[in-house]
This record gives sequence, structure tokens and C-alpha cells, in this order.
Amino acid sequence: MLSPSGKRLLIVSNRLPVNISGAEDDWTIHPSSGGLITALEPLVRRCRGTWLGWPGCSSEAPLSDLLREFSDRQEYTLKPVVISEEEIEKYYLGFSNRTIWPLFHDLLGHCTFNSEHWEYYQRVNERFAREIAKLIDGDDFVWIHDYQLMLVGHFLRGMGVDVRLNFFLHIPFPSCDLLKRLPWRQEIMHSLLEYDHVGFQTTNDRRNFIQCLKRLAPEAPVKKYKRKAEVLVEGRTVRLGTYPISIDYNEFNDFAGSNDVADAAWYIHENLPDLRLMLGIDRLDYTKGIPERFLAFERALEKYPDLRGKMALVQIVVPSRLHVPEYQHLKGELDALSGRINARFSSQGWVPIHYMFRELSRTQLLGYYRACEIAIITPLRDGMNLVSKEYCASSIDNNGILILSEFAGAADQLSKGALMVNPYDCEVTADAIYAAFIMEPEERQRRMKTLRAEVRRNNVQRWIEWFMESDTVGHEAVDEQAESPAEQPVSHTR
Ligand code: GDG
Repeated sequence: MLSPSGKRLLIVSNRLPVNISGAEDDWTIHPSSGGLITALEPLVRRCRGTWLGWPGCSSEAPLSDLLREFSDRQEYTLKPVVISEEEIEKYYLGFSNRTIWPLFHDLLGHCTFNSEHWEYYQRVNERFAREIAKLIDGDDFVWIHDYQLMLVGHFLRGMGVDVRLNFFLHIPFPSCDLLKRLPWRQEIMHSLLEYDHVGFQTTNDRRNFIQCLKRLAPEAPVKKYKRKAEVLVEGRTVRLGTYPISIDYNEFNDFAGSNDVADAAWYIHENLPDLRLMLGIDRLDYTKGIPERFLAFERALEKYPDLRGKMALVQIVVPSRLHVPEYQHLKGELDALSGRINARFSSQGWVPIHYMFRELSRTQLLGYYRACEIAIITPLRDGMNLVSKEYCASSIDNNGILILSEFAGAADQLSKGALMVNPYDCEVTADAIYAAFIMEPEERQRRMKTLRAEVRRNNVQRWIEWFMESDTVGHEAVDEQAESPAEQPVSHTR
């Protein structure tokens, strides 16, 4: 089957959607998790497409056999891009995760600027481009993903590839003042202009990109339309669109109602009886605001003593990027903070923070979504945040309460039903925790119904259609001022 665009589908991302583990002659391959994979895996499976990326395993693994076995099982093809350990160190852990990631998440203090890392970023992006060039012809829908691969467009054009190239940025795009700190800002901006179509999560990200263009590539005129823009570059038109990523609502809604998930949820509550549970689930990442959340919960326990003995924060942290020093440091900080707060407030039979550092199975994940009456999702900055949408889709009794950061991309769509907080504001977040604790059932139902309707309407299929069919959407010209910051990109009808 072809993609909704009528073409063969080629997805390109830094990582293939698999985990390969083992040693000697005992290796296994299984699907991995993560925001990008959650959104794209069902599409590539449905279209029997191809996914190109780094397999993330050591060179001893019997790679071709494992990938063939997985491709046969999942009915789509995996193609590896081989990257050495040194390249991973400098291209991925270095430039991608210690320069671009913090810079694009407005956390300049976490950035390192290292020209050797930049050299490796270019080198690996060029390798991805070579592998893509070997695979494609003019009939493919080529869709390149995320901040690790921003230069691939530049290298593909340099190799004479002239097929349409699509790119989607899963993380925020920074303001011009921030991007200007990057010594290689010109190269990044000009490479992004080599794609034919660039998608952003929010209107704010796309607006930041256009502001950067005006300052860093003023020779490229920008035409603005209501929900997209076009840049004219050397006779070509580059389309810039806003496409808030989402989830498969029906899949979460249906699975949340299954016996397996109900059993998992029952088991969680059995072990934490008579408590109002508040859930946090995040990859280990300083952008997710986990220490700030612990401190806000501590403040709530101080300020509202009736929470003590009646509420618990269940915080699941999924291990991630543990080779990067900032992430190791964050892990230590979380261990210490949760220990200190628990030592301060625990009483006979009650512990305020249940903190687990592990990955959950999908059944357990949904079990937690169903068992916890409140979800607290308070990133300091997030491209979108799919966990917030999954929590709503899994709240089949309309009973959950979502506390959400105003700096998550998802805030554009979920602010009407969620309790919105500034995660840097400990007092306000503590107050929101208490407001959730005492919220009346009618208000919970009303808010959650609003949230679920929003996630159901703007689901991942719609995200894919919006992106793939964007060429056919009507264009309605507006001037820059008319594109107000309050624009809600998801609520438009097509
Ligand atoms: C990036 C951007 C953007 C989490 N823990 C477990 C688990 N997960 C799954 C969730 C969800 C995904 O991982 C996490 O997605 P997020 O969107 O919340 O965050 P990132 O991984 O940082 O994703 C983000 C996203 O890309 C998509 O564009 O929204 O802003 O940073 O699907 O369910 N899955 C399982 N066990 C876990 O323990 N099975």
C-alpha cells in the first residue's frame, strides 16, 4: 500500500524504531518506544514503507539477519545507517544532544559549542544523505525527521538529488536571539531551506523560524498565509507549515478499556490503597522539569497539610542518554530530591513520592494512566508532549485531571481542559496540585470530556494527512501581524 500521498514512503530518523540487545550468538530485536516512534510506526507499517536510521547496536550484532527478521514480522523494511562509536559520541551525544537539544529548548546554560562535534554532525548527516540517495527515486515520499538530521537536505542537493524532500522538527524551534548563539546558525538555516517542505509542531516554532530567516537569510522572501508560509529560494518554493503531532486516539481508548489494562490499574491501586495518585511519566531529561515538579509537590505538602497521607506522586523516569554527563547529574539530583522529600514527610504507612527509574511495558503504562486520578506534565519546554495526549485518550471514565505546563507544545490544544501552570513557578504549581486534589467530580468530567474530544478530533491520522496533503490546502494570505500568538492551529477545519 502507498502512503496517503500516493507515493512509496521512506521515513528517515536518527534511530531505527528498534532495540537490539544480546551477546555472542544470542541476540534479540524488538520495537522501541519514544514520541517519534509512537507517531510514525503505525503509518510505516500500514504503507509497508521503509525506515532508514541508525540501529543503535554494537558492531558484533548480526545486523542484517536481525533486521530481516524484524522486517518480515512487522511488514515494513528497516535499512541501517552504520555509525561508529566515536561518531555517536560526537555527532549524537555531542552536537545533537549537548548543543542543538538544549539550545532549541531555551536552555542555553546546558549548551556546549564544540567545532569537532560540528565536524562529526556534518559527516554523519552526509552519510545519511548518501544512504538515502541510494534508496530513492522520484516516486517516493521522503520524510526526514528531527534535529539530528537538519543538514541532510544540504548534502542531498549537493549530490544532485532533486526529488521533493520533507522535513519535520519534533522539538521547538528557538527564537532568533537564541539561535544566533550557535556558531553554525547560517549553515543550519540554509540547509533547512534545501527541503521543499518543513513542518513545525506549533505556530510559535514556525514564527521563530521565519524571524530567523529575516535576520539570517534576508535574501529569501517569505509569503505568509493563514496557517503556513512560503519562502522563495533561488527559484524554488519552500513550504513552512504547523502540524501539531498527536496519537492514535482509538488505539489508546480501546486498549485502556481492555481487561489486561484494567487488571494492571487495579493492581497499582491495590498496592497504594486509599490514596489519590498523581502521575508523572518522562524520559530522563532536564527539559521535562522533574526536579521542579518534586519541589512543587513538596511545597504543596507544606502549604496544604491535608494532602499528607492522602496523596502520592508516582513518578516514572525512563532511562535515556545516560552517557551524557548532564543526564547522569540529573539522575543523581532526582535520587537525592525524592529521598529528601520522602524523609521529610513520610509517616507510618505513607510515602509521598514513589519514584521508579525504568521503562514500562505498554500494558503497565496504560495501567498507570488509568490508575492515577491526576497526571502532572510540567516540562520546562517540550516540542509537543505525547504523554499528555495519551493520558487523556486513556481516561475512559472522563475522570482524570491533567496539570500541564504552558511551555509544552500540547498547551496550544489542551489548555481549555487542563490546569495550566508555569513550571518555573513553584507556588502556582503547588496550588494547581491542591486544586486537582479537591476538584469536584462534575468539573473533572467536564474538563476531561473537553480534552478527550480535542485529542480524538486532532489525532495522529490527521497530523499525517495535514502534513502529506498540505499542498492542496487553500491559501489565504495574511500579513505578519494578523498571525497572532494566540492562533490555535489544530482547531482549523480543512
Ligand atoms: C519527542 C519530543 C514530541 C514513555 N515512557 C514509556 C513509553 N513512553 C512513550 C510515551 C510516548 C513517548 O514515549 C514519549 O513521547 P513525548 O512526546 O512525551 O516525549 P519525547 O520522547 O521527548 O519525544 C516531544 C515527540 O518527540 C513527538 O514529536 O512530542 O516534544 O521531545 O508515546 O507513551 N512507552 C513505553 N514504556 C514507557 O515506560 N512502552
